[in-house]
Amino acid sequence: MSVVGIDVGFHNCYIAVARSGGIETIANEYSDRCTPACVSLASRNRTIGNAAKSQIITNSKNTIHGFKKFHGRAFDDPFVQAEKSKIPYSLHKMPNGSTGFKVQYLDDERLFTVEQVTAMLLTKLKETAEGALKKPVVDCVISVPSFFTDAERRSVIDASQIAGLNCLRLINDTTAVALAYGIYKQDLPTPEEKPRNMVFVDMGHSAYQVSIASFNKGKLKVLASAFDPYLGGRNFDEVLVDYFCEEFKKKYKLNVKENVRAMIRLTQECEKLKKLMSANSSDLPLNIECFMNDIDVSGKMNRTHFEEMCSNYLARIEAPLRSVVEQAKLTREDVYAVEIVGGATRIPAVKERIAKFFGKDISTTLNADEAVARGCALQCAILSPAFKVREFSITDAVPYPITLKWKSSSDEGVGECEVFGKNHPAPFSKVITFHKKEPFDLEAYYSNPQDLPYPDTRIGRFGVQSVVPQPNGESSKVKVKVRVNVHGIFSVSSASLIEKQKGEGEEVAMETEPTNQNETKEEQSKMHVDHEDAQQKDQANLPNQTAEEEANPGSESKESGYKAQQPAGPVVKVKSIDLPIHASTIRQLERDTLNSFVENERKMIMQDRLEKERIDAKNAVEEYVYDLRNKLCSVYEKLVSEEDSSNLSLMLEDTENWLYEEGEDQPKQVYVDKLDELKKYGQPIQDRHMEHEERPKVFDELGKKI
Ligand code: ATP
Ligand code: K
Ligand code: MG
Repeated sequence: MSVVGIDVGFHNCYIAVARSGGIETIANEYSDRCTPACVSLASRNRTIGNAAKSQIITNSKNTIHGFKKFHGRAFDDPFVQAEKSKIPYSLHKMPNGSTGFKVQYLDDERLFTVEQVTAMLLTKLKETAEGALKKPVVDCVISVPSFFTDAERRSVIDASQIAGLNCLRLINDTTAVALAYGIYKQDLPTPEEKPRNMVFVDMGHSAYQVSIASFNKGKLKVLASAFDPYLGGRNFDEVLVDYFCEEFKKKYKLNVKENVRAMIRLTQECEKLKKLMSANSSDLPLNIECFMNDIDVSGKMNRTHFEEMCSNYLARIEAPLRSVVEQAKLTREDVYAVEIVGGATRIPAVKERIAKFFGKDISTTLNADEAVARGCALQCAILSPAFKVREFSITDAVPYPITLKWKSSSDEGVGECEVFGKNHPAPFSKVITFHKKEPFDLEAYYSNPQDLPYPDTRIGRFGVQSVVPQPNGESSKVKVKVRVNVHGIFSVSSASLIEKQKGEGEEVAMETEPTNQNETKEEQSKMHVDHEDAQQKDQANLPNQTAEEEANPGSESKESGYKAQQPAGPVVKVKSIDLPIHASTIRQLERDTLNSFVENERKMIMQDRLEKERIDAKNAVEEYVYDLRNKLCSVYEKLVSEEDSSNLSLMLEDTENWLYEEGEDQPKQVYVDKLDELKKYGQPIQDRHMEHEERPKVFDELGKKI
């Protein structure tokens, strides 16, 4: 069983694995531990990661990058619309309203969903991990931004399934970092002592996340999280791009923004310049040869000027920091240390702002690029029965309050209640009691639209079915279990109807919870939840126990069958009947669609493999030509007659020319046959050479024996 953690970044992905020696971040086939989040589609195959990145300019329309924020988003979303004009490839509105991509692939116009594209990336990361571990990878933990909504999280889970992965947990970036920080710390306070409060900051390419977590030995609890989902390294790149576009307009009369290729090149150069400025405060040059219309351009920038231009972005750093401290009801002095990760925290001004707010130096004890992936791998190791790792309990926090709304089908009654407040511990399950005579719908949505990264507040609709009145015509008591699961996804996970058994004790209320009498009377005509606070009885007092339950759904206790409840009074027999729930969530992929995507991904993997074999066969011909030619004028020279040698040389030259002309693009078998044909001539020479080489050795051996 594999233990793998994957940080799927907007820009960069990292993989960490658990091996006997501990957690290790692994490199891809380019010996690079960072794999760019980039997928390029072409007429014969896909390239993914490093190889795809070099296609951004040459195959710009079919090379998809910067797609992480399209998960779970409607095509009509203002962010998607704004992004559309900036990216060189085409976005497409999918039938369910979500954001897809229109590209040329295998010489056809094809549509891909964001789940499919992320699955392609995950396929690559999976293969990289398999290469390092030398065994199949299925189980993994994947990181997502803490601000991801349900729709975004479900979309990532779907992507992992398409790639044939079993995602044991979607973990928030900053929570993964907290785990990577805490698990090896020997000096954490004991459970009885005051916890250590830590702030974790991650600023990547696309987003800025902050969380505050408290640590005691063996556990961490996220107290609060805050974020600016639209502040990251890319904003700083854009500032530079805009500046140089203006400069080049003045200086060279170039309209850079109208030229896709030039924009891509400028963006790449500005990113490099930005990184250089992190280490250098002096004037730095920016030079691009043959930029546009054969013109070489140049410009310069320094850190002070850069910071001035970025002041509005830098000003946004403080709010989330202030927010987490306030939400956690702590003061800055209560913060033990501030750990920062993510590439963009290397910008000196970003670091300074964070340090200034807390009035202390910030810590960079964690690897800024790899901490998220390492945290993911640690979480995977904890969840995997195959791996022994220090016990460590993680309690995360709900990022947005969630409200349930319901409506009667027979009258106008509408009710609602907030089931999870902001920073409510997660994963977590709760039971809510309803009094109903018929099936009803529960609608879940995010309570505070202004908090959300997009305008759609809906989560989904959960129909509680097969509800019937009690035999005496009264409303039935329906217990509904709502939960935020390990992935941070909300659901109405089960419902049961409590039927009083006929006979003694029937009049005794079964409630183990205190009941508000007034409301109980009203319930007969109206649908509502009993007094909310009283009835939202926490299923588990210890969220950690719930966490275990959530991590291992198999161990969940079933509430069906007969059971006796023991309130103050005589024993009352009740029967609890499981009710079916029909769930439909926002922008959900249909089961059939998902299955067809799984199938398609397999086909594309096969197609890539075949293409690789074809290219390998072609390369083999080319290599053989070069090798034989070299040897003909060196080691084989004395073994071949001049005439044979010149004939063979001609043949090699013909083959070489053929490879550049009609042999450029042939099926694999053509290359295999070509190689065989060459070998017909080359092999006898090679054999003669071997014989020639072996002979003196044989004599040597004989000599020794005699
Ligand atoms: P996200 O977390 O938003 O999904 P990501 O995880 O892909 O994105 P990271 O890999 O953490 O992002 O960071 C990439 C960003 O960090 C890029 O904008 C990159 O230019 C920036 N970056 C990396 N090194 C430096 C540096 N030395 N100075 C300034 N910026 C840097
Ligand atoms: K990353
Ligand atoms: Mg990141």
